[in-house]
Amino acid sequence: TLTPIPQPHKKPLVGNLYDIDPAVPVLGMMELARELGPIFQLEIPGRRTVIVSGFELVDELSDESRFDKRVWRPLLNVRSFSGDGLFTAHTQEANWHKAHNILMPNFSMRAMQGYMPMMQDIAEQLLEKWERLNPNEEIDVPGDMTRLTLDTIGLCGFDYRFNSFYREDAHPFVQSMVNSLGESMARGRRLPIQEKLMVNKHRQFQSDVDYMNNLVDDLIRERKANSNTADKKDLLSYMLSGIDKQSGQGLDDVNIRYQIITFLIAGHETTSGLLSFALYFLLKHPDVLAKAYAEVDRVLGPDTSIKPTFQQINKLRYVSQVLNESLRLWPTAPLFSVYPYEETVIADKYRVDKDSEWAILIPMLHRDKSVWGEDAEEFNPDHFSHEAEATRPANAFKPFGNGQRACIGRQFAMQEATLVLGQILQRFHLIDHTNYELKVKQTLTLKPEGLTMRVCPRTDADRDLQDFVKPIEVATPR
Ligand code: FDE
Repeated sequence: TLTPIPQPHKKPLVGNLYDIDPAVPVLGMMELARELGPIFQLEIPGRRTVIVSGFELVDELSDESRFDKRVWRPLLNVRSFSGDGLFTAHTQEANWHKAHNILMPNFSMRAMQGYMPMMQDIAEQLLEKWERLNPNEEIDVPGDMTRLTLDTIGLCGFDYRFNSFYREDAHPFVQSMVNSLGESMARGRRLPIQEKLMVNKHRQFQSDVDYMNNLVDDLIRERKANSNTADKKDLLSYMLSGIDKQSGQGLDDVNIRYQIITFLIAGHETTSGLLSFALYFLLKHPDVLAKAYAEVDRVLGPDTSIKPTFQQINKLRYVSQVLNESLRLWPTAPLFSVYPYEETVIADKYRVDKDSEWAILIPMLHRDKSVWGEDAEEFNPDHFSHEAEATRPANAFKPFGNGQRACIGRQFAMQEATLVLGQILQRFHLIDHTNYELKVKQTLTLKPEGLTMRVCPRTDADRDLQDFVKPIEVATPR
């Protein structure tokens, strides 16, 4: 028998519009999930969204034979500047398959090794900046992490240097991107009548979109005009030359523009938030920090003039557990949406019709005690020990989305984050000088708002070098 889906009391005309704080909707949804349970729905006129966070239900919704990614309302708004790029394309659009097939090989293990020198180049800029700080100067953690991740995807993706470490303010591209993402999210919450009145917002949005398009179109034009394109080993060169075997076609210039904007959006805010939350958790968990230092000392040793190799980064197992545990509690892309190919019923009792919106609230999935245990709310990287991973069901950890529409940049992001976090730990003590209290900020992604810290250099006296074995130099293939 069908059961109605729990819902907070609806107000006339606006429905549930004011039941969650528009500034941080994810936090509001988390609160409602704690109150109403693993499934509930919200209605505003013309739109009903079911929010699911219990493991059993998410497990069923992860069945790709029955459900597909829905490019839901907030993402549909983002389509005005990312079009049919991978993230915002419908699975049925020809360009999704084409670009997926062409780009997948560029995210293989082998490709990751090729990106190492570029990742090291940008990581070096961050580390040098921090080494030159005076003792009392504080670090704007999300600010510097955003510089790092934007510059990394810029260089690995398109051989473009945003040079964010040489600027006080964000690169104008970032400002336009942040503005237009913010506006896209805001549009999802406005009633149609409100939307009509937003003349200035619409004008600003158009000018931000134009700015991004122009910058990216210039990049593509310059690359095409440049004869030695072939030796560039970045995403752009693969996009320009790649042929999808299935269709025999390549990508057109407009789609390439959309892909570049997509990679810049998807590849930097999410990874920057991940690193910021990881540093936040390390500042608050000295026991975990000590274990991470011990691992870094054992694997990377004391010589900070040697760049870590691909092999070394893959040995930083505990550091990657810290990152995964950060993604568990604060998955920086906190929601994804699905729809059923056919109207269906889940858990034998909830009807899923074809035009309702279903969203997976990842932070609460990741706090489901039936999977993660009684300490599900606690930060503990042992949640990702070998033993824990071996027994955990597949669909319990979803920070990168699901199935064929899951994140193509997963290994890229993890390698980048492990490299830089490893190097930060190799070099610095982390100091929580403000006794920071977590305040989560939501844009398209999540980040710890206003997190600052200080660092001071570690010395050999601080390091535990008993187990350090100097690695044999292996050249990184390019
Ligand atoms: C995707 C993604 C996802 C899914 C979404 C939906 O479903 O809607 C997710 C959840 C994610 N992703 C997440 C993340 C996190 C992090 C840290 C990241 N991510 C990172 C990155 C980097 C890069 C480059 C990227 N990323 C990218 C990407 C893309 C392109 C996509 C789409 C795919 C398809 O095909 O669809 C994604 N990503 Fe990420």
